[in-house]
Amino acid sequence: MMRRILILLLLSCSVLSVGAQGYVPTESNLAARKEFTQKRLGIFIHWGLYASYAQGEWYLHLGELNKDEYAKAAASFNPVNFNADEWVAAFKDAGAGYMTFTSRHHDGFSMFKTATSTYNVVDGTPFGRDIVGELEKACKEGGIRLHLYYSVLDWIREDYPIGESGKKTGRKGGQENYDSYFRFMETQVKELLTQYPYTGGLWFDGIWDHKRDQIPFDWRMPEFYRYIHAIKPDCLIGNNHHITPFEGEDFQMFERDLPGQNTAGYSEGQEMSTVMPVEMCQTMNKSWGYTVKDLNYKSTADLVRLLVKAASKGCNLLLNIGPQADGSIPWQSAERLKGIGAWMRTHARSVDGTGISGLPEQGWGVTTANAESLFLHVIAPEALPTNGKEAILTMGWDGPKVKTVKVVSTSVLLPCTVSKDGFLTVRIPQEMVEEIDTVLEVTR
Ligand code: JFZ
Repeated sequence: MMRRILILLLLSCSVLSVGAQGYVPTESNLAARKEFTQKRLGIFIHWGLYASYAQGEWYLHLGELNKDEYAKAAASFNPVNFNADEWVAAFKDAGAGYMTFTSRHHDGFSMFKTATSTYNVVDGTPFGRDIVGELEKACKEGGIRLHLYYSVLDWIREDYPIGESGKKTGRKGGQENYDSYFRFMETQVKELLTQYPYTGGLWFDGIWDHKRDQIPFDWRMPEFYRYIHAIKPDCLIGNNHHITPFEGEDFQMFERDLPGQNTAGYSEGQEMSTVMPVEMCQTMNKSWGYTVKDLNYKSTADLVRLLVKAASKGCNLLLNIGPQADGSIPWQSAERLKGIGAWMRTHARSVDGTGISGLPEQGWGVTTANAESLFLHVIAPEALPTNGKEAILTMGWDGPKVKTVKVVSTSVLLPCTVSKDGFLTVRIPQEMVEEIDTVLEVTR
């Protein structure tokens, strides 16, 4: 009993600390949050000057390169195969509702037109086109939302207070000035929100660069967020800081793990918010930015199952692609987008617009629910007992009477029984068990 009270107390404290205090989201912000959770799949794009080297987005740091040598790649950055409309069409075809694009990563190169420096795609490359601008236009026309990734950590600016990474990029040093850097970031986010007004959210990253500082580093994020919300109140702010959301944030994110799990080691002690939208990001292979040697792709089936598991926890999946230097999407990623799309065409309504069902995770899979239906996702059919002809699904059931059970892909109705001692049993003919996920729709 004492333990239960303690747990309840702890829970209520953490709920209060999530997004409470001074920040009150506007009606339009709350509406944007709601919209954000209606489509469970987003596509993450890591694309910048680093694509030239094909060694991932951390190459400037990991390769121990000098920033001015690295910057020479701008002189030949000419992604002739980049086509924003084609990207957006491919993402929509996969069933995605939004994309999140790296407007500026830790290497300090801006993929948009900025007045702060010529080290940007418009002024500093032979390509000369505004990539964020073209993506914004394509997203708007295509009806998918655009979020922009922005790194608060910078490996090239002299005024950025150097943290754990980017120590060997050849900065002169002695000019660290967070005030000046903070103003620079304000200028850039203002450019993003005013030049590309269709931008629906900002995805910050890099705060962990100072997490081991002796004297805690004050990023002044609540102040930064107030500045952003004053420009655009419905801008959804999220930050990949791996800890409980700060004041002023609008959604919570998890990196490479489902909420509640910590296999990648980024989510220790990070509890899932009960009041904000939640998103997890994951790579298709192992890298974010295009990495020529990384062919460790997850299967389409596993990616769909990840999406389904995320949806069952009320969480979006932001699935990453690292386009190549020429602006094309690696064929392995394009193939997976197509596969996900094929599945989504028949099953989207079992993930989009759904939330947590309240039923526990099962050995055979997970469940999602909307106002009308409960969806049983059989993603591990090998866990079901079989009589040779049928796979037999059983689960505890104290819910209302079951009206029908239907296979979502084919609309075939399956017989089901609810026993007096509270078990629902559905017999799935073996030939109807699908490879990726057999989705059964239960109406009550
Ligand atoms: C960050 C970025 O550094 C990475 O390049 C990518 O954009 C990813 C989505 O987000 O990844 C992290 C996050 C945390 C740490 C390092 C990299 N960390 O805690 O040291």
